[in-house]
Parts: sequence; C-alpha cells; structure tokens
Amino acid sequence: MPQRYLVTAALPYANGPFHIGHIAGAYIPADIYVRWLRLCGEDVVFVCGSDENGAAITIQAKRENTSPKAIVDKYHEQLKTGAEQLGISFDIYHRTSDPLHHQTAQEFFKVLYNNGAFIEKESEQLYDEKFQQFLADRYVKGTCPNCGYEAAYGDQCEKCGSTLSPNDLINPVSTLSNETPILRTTKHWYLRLGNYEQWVGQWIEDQQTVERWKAHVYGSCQSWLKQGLDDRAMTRDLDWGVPVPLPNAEGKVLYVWLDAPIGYISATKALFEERGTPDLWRKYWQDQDTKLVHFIGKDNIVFHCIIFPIMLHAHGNYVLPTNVPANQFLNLDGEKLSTSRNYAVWLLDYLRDFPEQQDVLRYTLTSNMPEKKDSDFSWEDLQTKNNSELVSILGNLVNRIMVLLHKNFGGTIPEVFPEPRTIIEEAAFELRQYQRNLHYNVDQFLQQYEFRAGLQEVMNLARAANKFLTDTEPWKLIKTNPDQAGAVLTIGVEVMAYLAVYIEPFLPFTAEKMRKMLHLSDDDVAAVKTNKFVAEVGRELAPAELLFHKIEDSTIAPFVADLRHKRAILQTAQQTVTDNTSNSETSINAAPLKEAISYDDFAKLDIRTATIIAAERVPKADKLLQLTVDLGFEQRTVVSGIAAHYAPEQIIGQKVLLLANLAPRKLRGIESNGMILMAGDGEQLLFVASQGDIADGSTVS
Ligand code: B3M
Ligand code: ZN
Repeated sequence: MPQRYLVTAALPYANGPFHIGHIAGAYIPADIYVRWLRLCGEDVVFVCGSDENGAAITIQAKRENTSPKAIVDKYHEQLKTGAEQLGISFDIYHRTSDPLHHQTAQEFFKVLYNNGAFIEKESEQLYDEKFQQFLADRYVKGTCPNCGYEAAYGDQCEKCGSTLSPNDLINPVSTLSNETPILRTTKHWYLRLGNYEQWVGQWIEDQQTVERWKAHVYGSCQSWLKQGLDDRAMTRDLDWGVPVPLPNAEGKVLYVWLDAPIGYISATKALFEERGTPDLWRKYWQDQDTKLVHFIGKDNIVFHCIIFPIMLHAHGNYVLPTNVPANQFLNLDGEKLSTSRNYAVWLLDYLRDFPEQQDVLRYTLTSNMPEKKDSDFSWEDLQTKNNSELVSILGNLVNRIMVLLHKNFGGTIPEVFPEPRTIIEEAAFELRQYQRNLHYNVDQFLQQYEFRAGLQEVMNLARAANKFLTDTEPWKLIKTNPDQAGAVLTIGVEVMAYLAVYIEPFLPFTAEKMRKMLHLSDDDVAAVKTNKFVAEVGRELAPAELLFHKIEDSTIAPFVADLRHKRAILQTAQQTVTDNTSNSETSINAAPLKEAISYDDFAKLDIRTATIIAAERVPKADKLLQLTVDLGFEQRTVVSGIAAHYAPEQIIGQKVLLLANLAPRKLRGIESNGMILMAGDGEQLLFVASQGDIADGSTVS
C-alpha cells in the first residue's frame, strides 16, 4: 500500500516575484521530495499558491500606485510562471483571493470561535490620524527594540530577523503619512495560545520520537515555548483580505497568518474539485494515515510548528504536520538577500538570461542548499558547478558513451560474446555495486531531508562510471578488442538508464533528455527501479545530445559585475543607516589597543567554528542567553551576554566562533563552557563567523 502524503510549500506573498532565496529555501527541496515520493510509487499531493492577503499586499499596491487586486493578479501570474518554468511540479498552484479560500478560511475561523479558541479584547493600537487607519504590521516602521535598527517593520525586523508587533517599536512612524501615530482603542480576536502551550509542547516532543525534526527547527520551537505563548491577535483593521465572519466585525479581516496556512487546505479542495472528486481532499487532511509535510524558510517556523498545529488541534478533525523541514537562508555573495533593497537574483531574470538551463540553477541551489545553516550563492559558484560538475562529470559521461556507440556501433547496443562480457563485468564490479545501492542510499538521505547528500549520491554513480571508462578505455578497445568495447558501452548505457531515473527528482529536464536518448519506456523505468534493467542487444539509441554547455568567463562576468554593483549600493545604504543610528562620538572613538602579547599567548586560544542550535533566556538575567552550540564533534552549553541585542529565536542556526578552551565557569547557576566571540562598537554587537561554508569544529588561527 502506498503511503499517503500531503506536501506543501510556503505560499509566497504575491507582492513580488520569486528570487533564488525563496527557491532554495522551500520550492526546490519540496519539489525534489515530491518527485522522489512519486518515483517510489507513493500517493502524494503537492499544493501551493499565492498568499494574497495582508499588509504586504496593500503596501505594495501603494508603492506601485495601484490597487491590491492589480498587485496580486500581476505577481500571482509571475510566481506561477516562474515555478512552472523551473519545473516545480505542484499539483495545484492556487491563490488566497479565490472565493473558495475565503469561504474555507471563514468556516475554519467560525469553528475555532465556537470552540472557544479566541478571546475578544480591546487594546490600544497605533493609528494614523491623517489617513484614519490603524497601522497593522508593516504600516509602521521604527527602531527595533532588539538590535536598534532604525527601519524595522511593525511585524519583523529585517536586520536581526526578530518577530515584532507594532507596539514594540521605539519611535514608531506611520509609513502612510510619515507622522507619529497615536494610540487608539480597537477590538480584536486573540487566539488563546497560552491554553494550548502544554499540549503543543508535548506534541512537539512526541514528534521527535516518531520522526526527528531538524535540530534548528526543534531548537527554534523550544525557544518560543520557553518564552511562553501569549494571546495573539488573529484579526486586523484592514480593508483587504478575508472578512471576519462575525457580527460587529465591520472593517476587520482575518490576520494573514491565520488564513494563509488554511490556504493549503483550500488549495487541496480546489485540486480535487478540478479532478472531479470534490470530497477527496478530506482523505488528505482528515485521515490520520496522511503524512503532512511543510516546506518553508526558517522565518516561518513558529507559524508552522506552533500556531498552525494549535489551530488544527483547536479545530479538531485534522491531521497535524509530520515534519516541517525548514531551511535556513541563502545569502548572496556573503550578504543577506533583500527584496526591498533589490539585492536579489530574480528567478524570471535567470530563466530569461540562461534559457534551457533550469537544471543548472536547480543543481547549484541543491548542492548549496541551506539545509542546516545559511549558505551562499555566487555566480562564480554557478559557473564552477556547471563547468566542473555538470559538464565534466555527468555531461561528459553521457556524451562519451553516446558518441562512441554512434560512431562504432551504429547507435545500437551491440551483440557481445559471453567471455569478453564477463571480463568487463569484473572490471565493473564496483560500479555495479554503486548502481545497485543507489535507490537505497538516495532514499536514506531524502527521508532525512538531506537533499545535498542525495544529489551527490547520484553524481557519485556518474563519477564511478567515468572512472570505469577511464580504466577500461573503450576508445582504445575499439581497435584492439571491439567486443570488449561493446560490453563497456552496454554497461555505460545501463548506468545511464539508472542516472536518468534517479537524477529526475533533482534535474528533471536533464532526466527527460537522457530518457529520450536511451528511448527508455515506462517499463524500462520500472525495471530500473527494481534493479532489473538490461540494455538489450539491438536497442536503438537516439542521436547524442549535449546535456550541458560550458559557461565562459565572458558570459558570467556581467552577472558578477551587476551583483557587485548591487552589493555596493546595499552596503552604502546600510552604512548610512548605521551612521544615522549610532552616536558618532562612540563610533569614532575606538577602544584603545591592549598591550602586545606573544604568538605563544595567542596560540593557547582554541577558537572553533560552531553553530547555535538552541537558545533560551536565563531567568532573572536581562543580559544573558543560555545557548546550545554545536561543534560538530560535541554540543556545549554556553551562557552569553547578548540578550539585550538578540532574541533567542532569531539566532538559531547562527554560525559563530567559539573560544572553546576557556575554563568552565558558572553564571547564574549554569555552567558555561566557552565563549562566543562578538564584535562590538559600544552600540552594536555582531556575531563573528567564517565566510562561506565550513564544518563546525574547524579551527581558527
Ligand atoms: N507568505 C510568508 C513568506 O512568504 C508567507 C508564507 C505563508 S505560508 C502559509 O515568507
Ligand atoms: Zn532588529
């Protein structure tokens, strides 16, 4: 019996198109996973759609001087096209402005309401007198209480990543009028998260015994839970979104983070309506045998691991997520991606500038996926991955086999006498082992959401096949022993068939080309999957087609230059903000240098690269956070005086340098084993970490 899966990828806000950070964060991993499940014959539905409600949309409409409807129509189309062209194989790409979604979200809200999940409260909220509007979420900017960044939004600080509410901001300013808002009383419905705190904590623990969540996801949940869950407003004063389905709720809509995850449900409903079986959605959402898996970026963890499960539980009658394999962030040339500052590589631009090279991007982003920690994209890296891996390893292998077969055997699998075949099979012993174990090995990795390793496993088969060709030299054998050459190439074709099948989840366009070259039928694919495929004598092959093309320096140079230029603008802008926010006297007056030390003094310090995997506040100590730090070979508890600058949930996954041989000491009763290195100028306190990807536990000298 196939296992039933419902896989979701985060609904992107329809306020802009996809950039590669979105793609590497949620959509490629989800697509690989889904394609793998389908390959394994599982019963899987893959849903997504545009998130078209909330302040993110209305603000973009104002920016572009048009209506919210025009904005969502425009970007919904761009998002849908981008995903399609990159081969993201959603079963449906829906949208939350659809009436079916409005109805589904309202019904859901009403059930929660009737179940007593909400409390109605009046509170003082920021209000713009000039525009006569409450300032929800992004309608207000101000200074972040955590890091001091001046231009933080009312829902989130872009600089330090912490989740905020408008009232948290210091010196709030309305983004509508640029004036200081006043406080005004308004009524909202709050989800009583506190009532579910114990339940959700236990549920998360239970999940770990069934299916281990990623360390940074689990760590992030722990941080939220340790802080305690407060009631959270689930409605907003906005004139765009899903109206609150209650009397006396005029002018109020559902909070976008309430209705967006329900969008997964309405998308599933729409899919089965399309398929003519409108009731079948229930099987995927309400039958406890379903495995529900959410692919998201790390900034969405709390909503998918805590709030949405609480909503589903409070509603009753729904399955809960089995796993939420959130990714960390993809940086660009070492800097954080930023849509609002146009520091991004846009998917549609890539698809336009590199036609027919979707798999080059898929390959680069998968091999560099921010699975466990932030990772980095650069154009140079894309060029190297293309030239040294796709062209040299996979493309070269396929090309050599195909060309030799066409040139010497008329493009068909030749007949080979048993003896030469046996000799060559012996030479292929290791290669065959790789081939036989491929399915199992890839499966092991993908079940753990380790897509980088899964892809490498498939590439390793291509590497082994190249080695086999180099060892046997069929181009020479053609002259000395054509039978043996025929045997080598037959094995080559068989390995190609395995590669075609198993590279498909990662590089579907390439897989399709390879299938065509080999004339692989569905039966052949089935034979590969059961390790029974043989390239039978007389099988005719299609003409050879180059799978990948070298990317020249001259091709990549303008993209490198463009990104450098954008980065320079970004850094200047950041500098300006810092200059304006910091007290210029302290920033000019650098701390005096300490007295000189010998190299031997320095060499005593054992500084290591490490990653923060859990963080929580230390009770009754405003400045202290208790951190769990992963050194690769062990985990440590470190108490660090950074609480005034960072909230626990925002630093999970942060790469750090740790002074690892500092003698242990007790702080507030907790033994601290080492010290995190920080850079400080009297105002800011920033983490110091290695550039690029390096294993935890690496030494610093
Ligand atoms: N649109 C936030 C984001 O794009 C949000 C995700 C919704 S998933 C239900 O990061
Ligand atoms: Zn901040």
